Amino acid sequence: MTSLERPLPPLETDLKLVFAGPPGAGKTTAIQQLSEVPALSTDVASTELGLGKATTTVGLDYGELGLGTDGRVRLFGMPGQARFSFLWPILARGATGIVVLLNAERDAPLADLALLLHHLNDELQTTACVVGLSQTADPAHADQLSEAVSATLASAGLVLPVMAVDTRERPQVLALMSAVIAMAEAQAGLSGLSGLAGQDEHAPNQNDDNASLSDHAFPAAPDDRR
Ligand SMILES: Nc1nc2c(ncn2[C@@H]2O[C@H](COP(=O)(O)OP(=O)(O)OP(=O)(O)O)[C@@H](O)[C@H]2O)c(=O)[nH]1
Ligand SMILES: [Mg+2]
Repeated sequence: MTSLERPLPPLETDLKLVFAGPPGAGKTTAIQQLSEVPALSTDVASTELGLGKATTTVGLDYGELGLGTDGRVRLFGMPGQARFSFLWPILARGATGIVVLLNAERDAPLADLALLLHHLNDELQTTACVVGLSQTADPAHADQLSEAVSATLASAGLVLPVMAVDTRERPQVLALMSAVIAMAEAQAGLSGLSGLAGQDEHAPNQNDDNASLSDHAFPAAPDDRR
């Protein structure tokens, strides 16, 4: 058997993270920030749709982030427009974690959340999930919205972390991702995974075999990635 015919060894750690949320919440931006491979984008011009931005996703976003020599996080971004809601549960299937992004500057962020709860209820009830509020230039509005989001989630039986995020800032997106991975670890007993790549001299638990995924200091983005 040649090396080409030999099957690739299975990845020890293969996580699937899904970004959900309405148009302009920053799903595509977040995946572009995180991905270490050129992110797959299916964006098209959106100027006629009144979304207030130049492009919108009409399929999915895809990116990957390495975890050591034998692990990775696969990143999936949903198309935010309601007309694509049939795709949301399909893309969320088998996810390790879901990051819900809400755009605080949209007309009705709570209605956006309600739509997600309607179409992704089963997935949100059974999968580790965090909520990121983007476009939070007005802190008072963000605080108010954060409380309202938590209340809406609670009425659906969900108690989830809600935090502000600027998806253009990689460290903030990493923090969101680490939070959801930590939740997934706690829920599924995944803790203790080790051998993660890219740890630098500043990383905690560098030599700690018991370091969990959520402790991992992910590698910096290559300069030419944006
Ligand atoms: N001011 C501000 N802009 C942001 C923030 N987060 C993201 N953006 C910008 O908002 C836009 C988000 O666009 P996308 O990433 O395409 O949003 P999306 O969620 O993928 O939207 P759809 O694909 O249409 O569902 C981009 O232009 C970002 O640069 C934020 O916190 N503040
Ligand atoms: Mg998008």
